[in-house]
Amino acid sequence: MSLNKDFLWGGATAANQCEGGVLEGGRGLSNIDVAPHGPERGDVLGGRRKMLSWEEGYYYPAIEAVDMYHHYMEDIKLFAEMGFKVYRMSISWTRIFPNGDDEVPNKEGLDFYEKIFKELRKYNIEPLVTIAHFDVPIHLIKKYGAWRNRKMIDFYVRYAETILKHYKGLVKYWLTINEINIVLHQPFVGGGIAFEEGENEQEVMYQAAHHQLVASALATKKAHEIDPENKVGCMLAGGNSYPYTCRPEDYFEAINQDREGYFFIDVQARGKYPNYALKKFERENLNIDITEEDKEILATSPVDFVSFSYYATRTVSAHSEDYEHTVGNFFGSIKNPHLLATEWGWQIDPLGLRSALNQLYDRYQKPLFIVENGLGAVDVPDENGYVDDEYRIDYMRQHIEAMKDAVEIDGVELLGYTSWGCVDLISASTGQMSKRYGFIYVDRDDEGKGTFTRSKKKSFYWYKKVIETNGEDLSS
Ligand code: BGP
Repeated sequence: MSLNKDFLWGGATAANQCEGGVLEGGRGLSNIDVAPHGPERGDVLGGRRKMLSWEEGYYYPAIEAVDMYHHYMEDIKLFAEMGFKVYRMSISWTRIFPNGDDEVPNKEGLDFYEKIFKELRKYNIEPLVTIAHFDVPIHLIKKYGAWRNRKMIDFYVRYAETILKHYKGLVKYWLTINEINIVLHQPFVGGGIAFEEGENEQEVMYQAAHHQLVASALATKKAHEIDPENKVGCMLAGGNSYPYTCRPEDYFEAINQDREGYFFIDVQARGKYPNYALKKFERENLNIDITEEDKEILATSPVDFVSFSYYATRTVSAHSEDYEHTVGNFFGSIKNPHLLATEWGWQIDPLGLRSALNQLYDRYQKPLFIVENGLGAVDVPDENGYVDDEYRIDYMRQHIEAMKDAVEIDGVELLGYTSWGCVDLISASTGQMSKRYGFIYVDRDDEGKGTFTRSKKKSFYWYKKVIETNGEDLSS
């Protein structure tokens, strides 16, 4: 058995990390636009340092990013040359509604994405659109306190309905909110939340999460009403937790840690709050406003498929302080002695991808979609801009093999695979340009210098062959 012939191979990006053109085309400012490069970024992303506008003395990489705003034709052509069947991208909320609470959408913004979708269709590339990828209009943060406020549901739904209607027939695959579980770990990134003095932070984060879950369900409902052809997915920052030892309490800790992510997908895929979450609210005295109407919406609008990002697994223990720690995709982890790590300390675990696919499929019995995976690495181009990134090929080969095993041996239903940052872009966690994921090199550095010239890396030619052979030939 091999992958389906209509398996969706492609790549993924997000507006806030690649588009730039932040003040062009009538666009308003969003949360990540004001996240600086440098040591304070972590605190801003975590909601501990309130920075809601550009401040003197900081460099904000999102302002120009990799300037896809002016390079999209060229980039799409390169994606087509690799044979992409699908391209995952996000729409910038503030290109459509610059303030977020505007009555009328910004025509220039709507036109911009229409051109992109038409260009993709020209090459038979299916767009997979994330409605909100780390994207909250600044005005909504300042005026309403972002997702902690119930009003956000209406603003989000108005935005979602506008694009669902406008791009009807051009876009069929939608993701409601990127890595929805990140709101619990990096609340400014995931929900535009900057904490106020004395707030119950857990309560604020779970309330924001609840509003997002309701908004996501309403968008799913609208998507199905507007076009029954639409397929809507939820999106989890994935990767399971290993217990550091076989001590029962370590295993139980792993279950609990995984539930912090599953909690969201349990609601989005099964339509109701799991008991362990309701018990947690009760036990920890978290007063979450969940109405009967909310419950009804959640129950009646589950997603069609479950998508997730996968970079690494985590290792946890009930005695976590006894061990050495490392970082990962927004989560920390105990260092796993059996795994190698990237230059940024993210632990490399291809089999963990097969495990994640199996866990998610066993739990939800819905088609899955890997919408992010890849290696963030420093690339050194030669004088022609060519990068010999055999290390990236190696990483991807192992992950694609694990993915194929999940499908071919375990019978997981998988719609597609889009590798992260198919064209180099700004790192979400660090704001660096030097943490690259792409098949396409972009001449731009961490200080904002460079020409934006695109060039093909070795992995470009490799991935082209992978797609051509539907994943049969992974050799380099
Ligand atoms: C995910 C995000 C992406 C992306 C990726 C890689 O969390 O959905 O936006 O950035 O991780 O992370 P980083 O850019 O921090 O290396």
